[in-house]
Amino acid sequence: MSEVREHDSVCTDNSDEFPYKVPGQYFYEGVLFNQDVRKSVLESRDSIECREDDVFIVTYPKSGTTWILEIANLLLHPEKLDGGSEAQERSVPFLEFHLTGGSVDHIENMKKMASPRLIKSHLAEHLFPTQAFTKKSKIIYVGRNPKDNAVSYYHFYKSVSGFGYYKGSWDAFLQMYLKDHIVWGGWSHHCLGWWKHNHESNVLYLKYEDVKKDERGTVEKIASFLGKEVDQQTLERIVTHCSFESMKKNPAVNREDAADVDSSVSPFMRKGIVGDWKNHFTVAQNEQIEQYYKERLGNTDLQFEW
Ligand code: PPS
Repeated sequence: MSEVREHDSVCTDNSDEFPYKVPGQYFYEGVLFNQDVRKSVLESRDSIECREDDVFIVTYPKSGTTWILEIANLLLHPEKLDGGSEAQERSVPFLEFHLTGGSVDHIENMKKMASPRLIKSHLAEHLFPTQAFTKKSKIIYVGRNPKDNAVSYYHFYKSVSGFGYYKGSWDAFLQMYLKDHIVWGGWSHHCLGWWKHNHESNVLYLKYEDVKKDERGTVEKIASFLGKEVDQQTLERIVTHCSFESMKKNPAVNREDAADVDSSVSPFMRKGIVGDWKNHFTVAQNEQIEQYYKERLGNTDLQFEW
């Protein structure tokens, strides 16, 4: 069992305060999980085998996971630019996830994968497989400002079966978000936990807002981090392939046919911008989240733009 680390106290099981509960949800070391996250993965984090050349894409949900995964996947396998369209969720294992009722065991499947393995995870740093740190696997973390993140997560809660197709109000959701009563744990806990590794050579810490400002520069940065040389033409093709407009149309990543997402409530590729929060927050809600941001990140050198 790993030692308890400093951020563990940030999230607490304050579920009595919140009437919204999905059957099967549980708290594990301060983090709320849906039943489709395997507790056995959390319990065995010290024995999960990681490789030096593994590439993990780690994010707090709704921070740009699918986007950065697609970029990394194409950099590792540029031949996929010409290939068919295998759904990302089938080609990239989602470390801790197991769709309820499904039979996929990512941990078992990962053992058989050829290197370098590309793996997705939403786990908080204190719950992550410890070998990834000792073996210095490559980790790309993506963070997103909490205002747009909360809005995106709210729409996801409403449209996904695992969240019981949340029917509550935006304000009720925001209150849960601000109190860390949210699946995969509190936002600040997550992005600060991973920020501790920002200066390690095997970790690349990205922010959604920076990626949005410079998509080409981001592809170059990830290529360099992965030690991949790409010619200009391939680079252009990856940038075009991974634009929001193109990904929204791409059935391999837009999850329009995913069994657990009701796209008629909210499409997975929803807006893809910085600043949609302005269409959702009241003045009072904005003051609340600014206060939260100040309390949680005010004394740190991690800052986000919105
Ligand atoms: S998940 O379910 O946690 O894996 O979701 P995730 O992929 O992390 O985040 C989904 C949000 O990312 C937006 N997105 C993009 N934005 C810009 N460009 C590209 N290519 C792109 N691909 C995905 C997606 O639209 C979600 O954000 P919102 O704000 O809801 O639109």
